[in-house]
Amino acid sequence: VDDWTPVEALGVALENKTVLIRGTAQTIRPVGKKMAFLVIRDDYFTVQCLVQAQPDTVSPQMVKFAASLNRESIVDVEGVVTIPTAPIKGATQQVEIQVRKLHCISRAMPTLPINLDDAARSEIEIEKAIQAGEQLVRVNQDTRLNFRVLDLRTPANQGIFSVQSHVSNAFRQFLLSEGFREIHTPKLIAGSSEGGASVFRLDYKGQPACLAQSPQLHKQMCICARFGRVFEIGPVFRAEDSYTHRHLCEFTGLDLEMEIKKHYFEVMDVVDRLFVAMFDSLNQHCKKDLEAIGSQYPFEPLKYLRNTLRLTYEEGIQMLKDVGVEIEPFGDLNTEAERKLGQLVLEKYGTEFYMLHRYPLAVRPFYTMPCYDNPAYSNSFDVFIRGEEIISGAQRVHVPELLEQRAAACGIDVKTISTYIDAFRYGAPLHGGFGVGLERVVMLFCGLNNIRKTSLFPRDPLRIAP
Ligand code: ATP
Ligand code: AMO
Repeated sequence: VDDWTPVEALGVALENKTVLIRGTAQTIRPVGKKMAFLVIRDDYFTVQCLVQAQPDTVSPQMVKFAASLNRESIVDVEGVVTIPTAPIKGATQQVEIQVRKLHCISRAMPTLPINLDDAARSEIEIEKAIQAGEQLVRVNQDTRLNFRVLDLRTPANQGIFSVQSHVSNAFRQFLLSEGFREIHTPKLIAGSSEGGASVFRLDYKGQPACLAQSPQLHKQMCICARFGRVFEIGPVFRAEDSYTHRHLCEFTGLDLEMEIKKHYFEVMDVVDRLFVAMFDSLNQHCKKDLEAIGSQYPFEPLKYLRNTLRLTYEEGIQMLKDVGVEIEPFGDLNTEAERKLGQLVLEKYGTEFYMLHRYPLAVRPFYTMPCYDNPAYSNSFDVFIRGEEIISGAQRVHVPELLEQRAAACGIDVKTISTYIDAFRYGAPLHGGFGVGLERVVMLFCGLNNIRKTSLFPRDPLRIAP
């Protein structure tokens, strides 16, 4: 046999055929000196392999060799597919392989820093196992992240990063199909793009510089360059100084910027169509991945409407007021109020995905367009999944004098962004856009409780390795 069969393809149709598979030795169980069972994993699929001493085909040395393999070693197994008389526990495929040849491609160390069986169990399974008196080690988050390469091998983690790939791909494909151009803006910039304290400052060959807190300034400058509609998928740096379940110091931003004819609702329309299409596509094409995630971290599928609900900020705070939660009318919603509102919206409208718009100007960044009818409010919006923010967006100020005035009012040194402001002096279109955090979308779509689960190698205030 000189071609490999994926474990997923092993079924009764291959009975008595000789196959070659490559996979990870997930468990190794010797039975006496003449027999050993291996469970081989390949992607989400596992198959049981029997190495049994036979006069002409399998030597006792081969059984000994199989028994001596370490978990997580990578092996090639050649053997005959058989149908076992009793169902096989602990493997996804209901056939067994009678091993004829076994070759170790790469040997793992004898004791791994994480026991992958334990790392892949759900909280419910762990509780049951503990009650049954089983000795197991709860693998805590820091240990998982310290040994992330191993942790990422669990089915739930494989699922999370397939879903993540699907989200960014859905974002890109949808926008390309709507005439957006993909851009790549600089991440080393002279001034802060969002203001505030969360800026990584650095020395750029003797000049002060920052890591971009967003592609905000340059994506708008592309609109001034008459690119019409642009998007970017790229790293975003925020020097967050507190440790929360939803803030990272580096995350992946999905950003877009577009010309509008007259209203910021044109941008919200894109959010609506884009995200409904993305959620539909995830539910349709990522079933196996979502199942793998749910089996370790159980969650209910996201409830969303065909036409995404839009509420004004005023309507939102009125809903909170009606249940006794007082919000300062021109302040921002804190995390707790956002969660509460998410719950109220779900009860009233049956959706866990909605948009809140017309925020008070005072709580939005300097580049946000004030409302024409009442400048205490702004042409801006946030979008929520399960009561937590995934998107901020707005119409932007395209009038350079107003932009300067707003930047100064927000405490930004106008000199550091002068090339950005100048971009609006050469004829600037009406425009708007939004930014999404990729890790937050995946976390909240899958009902996960911590953004570190959806970041490949998370960067938070306490962690810069691995
Ligand atoms: P963004 O900063 O992108 O808008 P966000 O989720 O941080 O996203 P904010 O509007 O900044 O949204 O903050 C909303 C609430 O989240 C704040 O009122 C605060 O309660 C909480 N929060 C924001 N940033 C932090 C942080 N770094 N540490 C702890 N809590 C935070
Ligand atoms: P904002 O600062 O709200 O807006 O960021 C946009 C989205 O990025 C995500 N996000 C984060 N994710 C992980 N860790 C963080 N520390 C973090 N901070 C933000 C959230 C948030 O909704 N320039 C504007 C966007 C725009 O108006 O186009 C901006 O950056 O999902």
